[in-house]
Amino acid sequence: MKLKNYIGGQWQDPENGQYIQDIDPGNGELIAEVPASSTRDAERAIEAARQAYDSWRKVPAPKRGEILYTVGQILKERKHELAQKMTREMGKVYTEAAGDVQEGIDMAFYMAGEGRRSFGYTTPSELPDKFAMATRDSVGVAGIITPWNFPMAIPTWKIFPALVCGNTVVFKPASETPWLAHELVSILDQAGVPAGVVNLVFGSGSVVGETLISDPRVNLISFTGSNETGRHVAKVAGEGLKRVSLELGGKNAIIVLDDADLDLAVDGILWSAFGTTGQRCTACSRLIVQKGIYQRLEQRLAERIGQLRLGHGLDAQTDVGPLINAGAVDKVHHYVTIGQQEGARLVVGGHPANDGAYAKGHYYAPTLFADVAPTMRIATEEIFGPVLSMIAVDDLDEAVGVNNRVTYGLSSSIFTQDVNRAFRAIRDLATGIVYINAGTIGAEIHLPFGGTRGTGNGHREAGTAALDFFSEWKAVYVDYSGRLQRAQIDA
Ligand code: UN1
Repeated sequence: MKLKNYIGGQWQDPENGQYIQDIDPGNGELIAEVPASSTRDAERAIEAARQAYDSWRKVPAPKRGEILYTVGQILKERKHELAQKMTREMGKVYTEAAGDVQEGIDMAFYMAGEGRRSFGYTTPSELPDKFAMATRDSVGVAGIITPWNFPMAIPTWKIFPALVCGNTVVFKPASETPWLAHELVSILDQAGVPAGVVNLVFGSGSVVGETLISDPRVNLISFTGSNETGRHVAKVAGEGLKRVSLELGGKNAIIVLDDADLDLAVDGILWSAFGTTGQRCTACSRLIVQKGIYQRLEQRLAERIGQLRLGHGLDAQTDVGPLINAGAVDKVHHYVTIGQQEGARLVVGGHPANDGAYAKGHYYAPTLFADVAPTMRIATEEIFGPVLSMIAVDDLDEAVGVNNRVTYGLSSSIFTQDVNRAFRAIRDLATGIVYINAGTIGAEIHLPFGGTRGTGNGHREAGTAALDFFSEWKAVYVDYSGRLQRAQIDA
């Protein structure tokens, strides 16, 4: 299978004729050949989006929303098949892939509804016979750059609000998950999105991504990816005064206090740390544990982690799928080595799995470190793999301090049965998302998603917060007095 770019409503080969391979990380099978597009392909897509903008922005928002509703219906009908494709392409186990598609369905229906809301507001004028209101306006051409870990959900978080707000889109998906991006754009086309309104260009960040962030015809960039790339995006796009939203990962912690329901905490920890093989921005990679419960928790986790079954995500027996590629295995193992050098105690895991059936994929044993100091690199840097670090603390205040000391601020969680301590945690945990008696993953699409400090640049995705990013406020004054009225002077 050879994938094509989608530019101005046409499926097209890359003009340089160059392709890279899309590989199943669980068994090494070739899935597709994918365009390694050039700057010119990207520029043509930007031009197509520019051309389509003026008519799309004038399509009534409820009509734009109806198209998204159709997109949601098609996604729903195709959920099972899309989830299977996702597992093959990206590795996450089937049930989680189905959840990823479901997140896209939810976002489609939610943003379809925004077609009939997109609320602005009216407010009194300070002058007589004068009317004042604030409405939402489109921004222009949106450059959408997405990661591979949520191949359906994250593109929909960006593309659907962009569209309902009247923007046109150039979409550059991660090189690791082009197939799902291709399927999503085909569905948008099938649902009736007009030519040029959504354009898809496969290729590298350094060529296609770079063109999007630097081209003056692109008004807005929404990026999810690494902290390092995010800084570069902010710099280049900032130079062009583009509107930029960055979502850059986390070092999320679960706090377990002595009074916690231990069974519940263990389930929440396993789900958050090893779900998606730890490859979520929201994954839990730090466990901050009050001393009274530390030993019991360590024991229980060691047992349960040892029982997790590693394997291909389409195998119903599998708990934990592969990592995305060989580079990810190396990175994870590098951090495990650092952890050992730093003096952390390896409890379970700590090695790649590459014998027998694992040899063709990129597998790593779920790993637990104990006796981790909050300052160690494994406790402060994003590993993006199945590695969990246990840190001991005396009390809630110390736990909150440890949680807040890292440069990231996406998600945090606390297990406690004491309502007073839960509310103190809600007040003091400095993250964009806080969970009480649940793990760090599982954000719902109608609430704001994003984080503080190094996790981003202050924007939020999803919910109505997404509209604030994908639209411009337009303040409108209508004077029906028939005479010149001077604000601040005649009032
Ligand atoms: C991500 O990891 O980048 O809350 C997104 C969650 C999912 C989204 C994660 N709903 O874990």
